[in-house]
Amino acid sequence: MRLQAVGESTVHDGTGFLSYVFISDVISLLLTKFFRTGTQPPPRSETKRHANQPSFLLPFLPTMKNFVSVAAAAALAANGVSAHYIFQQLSLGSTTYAPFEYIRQNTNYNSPVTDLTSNDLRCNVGAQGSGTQTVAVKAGQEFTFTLDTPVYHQGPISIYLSKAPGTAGNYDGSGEWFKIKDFGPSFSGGQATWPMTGSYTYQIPSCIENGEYLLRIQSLAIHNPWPAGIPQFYISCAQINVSGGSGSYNPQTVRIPGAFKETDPGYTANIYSNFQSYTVPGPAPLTC
Ligand SMILES: [Cu+2]
Repeated sequence: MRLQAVGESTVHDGTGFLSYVFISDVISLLLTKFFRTGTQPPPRSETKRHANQPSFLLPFLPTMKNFVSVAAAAALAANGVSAHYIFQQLSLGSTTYAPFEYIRQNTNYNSPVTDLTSNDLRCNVGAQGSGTQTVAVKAGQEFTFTLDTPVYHQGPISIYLSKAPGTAGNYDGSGEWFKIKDFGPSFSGGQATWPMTGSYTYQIPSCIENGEYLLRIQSLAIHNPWPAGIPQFYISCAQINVSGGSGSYNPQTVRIPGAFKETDPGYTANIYSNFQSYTVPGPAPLTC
């Protein structure tokens, strides 16, 4: 039996009880902020999570670090602040728009999607086109996704596009998707460095055809390595209306769900064990 059911269902049970995933993520965040640089083994509590330990044992792990972290987690929970992060804001050039003005608002706070067969992998849980505006962009224009909290789970960031058959607002993302950008790790001296930051910038490809698209960004968090752990997808979709494209593109396309598998080397990678190279999941990014 996989731990997914245990960890993730407690995240979404709405009781406010501190869950495994929640605690391990908060501890991970705190350790990252106060104790860590670069790639290191996961904090003990994250390892524990995958050793079939019942969650009620976590608060009793006998170190001061854990005591402080759990206290901090409890304080965050009491304030209704969720762990994790969400891409909530779009910018075009130097203009930054309001959170969820052009990005579909999800209903799972900033929690991840972990089910590889779910339609929620397209644009996140509860993210609807109705109520979301669509913004005009020029092919070649620079855009930025900004998060509520900078990405703090190691793993790649990828950006995808899918052309709507009609309007972006009416599109469910069931068509073909192509990738335009990967932000992967760099390796140096046996250490991997991930591009973990608060915003990600790229350009609308100049060779796509004009029309309305879903512009999707994904952080694939692999800090709890498969198969003991479960990788997490943090996803948001913006709605854009592209003009000025040449239409000469010939992308490699995938469907979502379906694009990501339990056998993908970038999904099964263990960043804590002999981690020398990495292949980001999904198709090759479009080149114009
Ligand atoms: Cu998290």
